[in-house]
Amino acid sequence: MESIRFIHTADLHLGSPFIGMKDLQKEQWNQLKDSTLAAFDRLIQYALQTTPDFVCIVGDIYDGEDRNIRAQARFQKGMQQLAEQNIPVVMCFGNHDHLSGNWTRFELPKNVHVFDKAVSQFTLHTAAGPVIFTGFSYGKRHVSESMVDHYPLAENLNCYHIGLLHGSLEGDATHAVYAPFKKEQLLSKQYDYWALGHIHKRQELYLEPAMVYPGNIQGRHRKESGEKGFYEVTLSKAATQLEFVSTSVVQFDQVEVFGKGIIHMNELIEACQKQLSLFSETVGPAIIELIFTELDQDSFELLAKIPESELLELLRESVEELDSFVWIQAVHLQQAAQDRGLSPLGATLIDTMESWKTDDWKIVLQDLYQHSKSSRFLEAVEEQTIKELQLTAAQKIRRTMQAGE
Ligand SMILES: [Mn+2]
Repeated sequence: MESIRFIHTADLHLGSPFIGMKDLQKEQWNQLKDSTLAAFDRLIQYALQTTPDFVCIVGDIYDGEDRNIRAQARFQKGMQQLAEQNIPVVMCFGNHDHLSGNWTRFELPKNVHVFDKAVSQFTLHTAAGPVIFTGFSYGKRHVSESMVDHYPLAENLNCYHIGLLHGSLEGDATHAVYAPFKKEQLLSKQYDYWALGHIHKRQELYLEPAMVYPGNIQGRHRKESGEKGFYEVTLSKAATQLEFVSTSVVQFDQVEVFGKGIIHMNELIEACQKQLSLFSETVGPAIIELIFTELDQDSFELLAKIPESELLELLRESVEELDSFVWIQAVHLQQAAQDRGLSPLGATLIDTMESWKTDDWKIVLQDLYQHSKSSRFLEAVEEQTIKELQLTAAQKIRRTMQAGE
């Protein structure tokens, strides 16, 4: 069989509200507020220019179950543009935009196939032959049962079989666990490609057949950091090629500034300006956490005394002139290892903490996470959370457990 080429995207979260980001300047806020829509436009433009065999969208098109009306209008327009170029779309809804939500209806054009809440199949005839899709939309927000058992085995081997599945790999607790599946379950279906959605971090769970999360198309907060986009997939019976295409309009990220040898505040500001101007040249508009690393003890102590809000304001002002905006969301201070003027107990504490692996952290945090009242306010324990905890705890220890005190 000839190969097919398609776009695999998921988790568009159109109309995300970006709560808690209102401190941005007006123009920056406007850019951020519409960033999911603008990222979606980039995807549509890419499809129009490259005319793939089809576009596959695996759930969470909208951020809220009430489906923001501007977002719906924008999506409808995108689908219409694809229709005019005869590009088919195969899609399902996820937990965020499940079918029981209360939304104003927009009629989608005929090129779009939307899966209903029961698992079903849909055949699309492409130049390379038939492609059989299997999938379902979330009928309600909480689909906690495994849905894979309802997916039929691939029978006709002269077709491509693609599974659309919005759900969690069993054991991955970084997002709410919905429609959990195991890799072996997917493998047993003998499909050619598993188009996954739900987890916002881009990842390939398996190759041949590929099981792929493309991640979301635009980060929504500091934990959805780095470049975001979709995959352009070239699939044949022999091989799968994935090409990542970036769409994010405002990038969330962490930026490190080397602080060794910095004595005066103006040097700190210059180092920050230099680093962030390089960063913004390559990345474009961004919302970042700034980390000053390897600070000498004196500088660290002086900086640690400045209220964070004051330091933030000063640094924000210092990068106002950049061509693309870079908004500093938070500042972290890190001291050079050999300069720690720590008491022996403080040093032991930090060393012990640095030796902990993820599982150790889970044990340490277990009481908090199992507490019925606190647990629902906590984010899942993942690498990023642990890094941050470690950073904050080490800062506290360094501030309060100095040598000779
Ligand atoms: Mn999602």
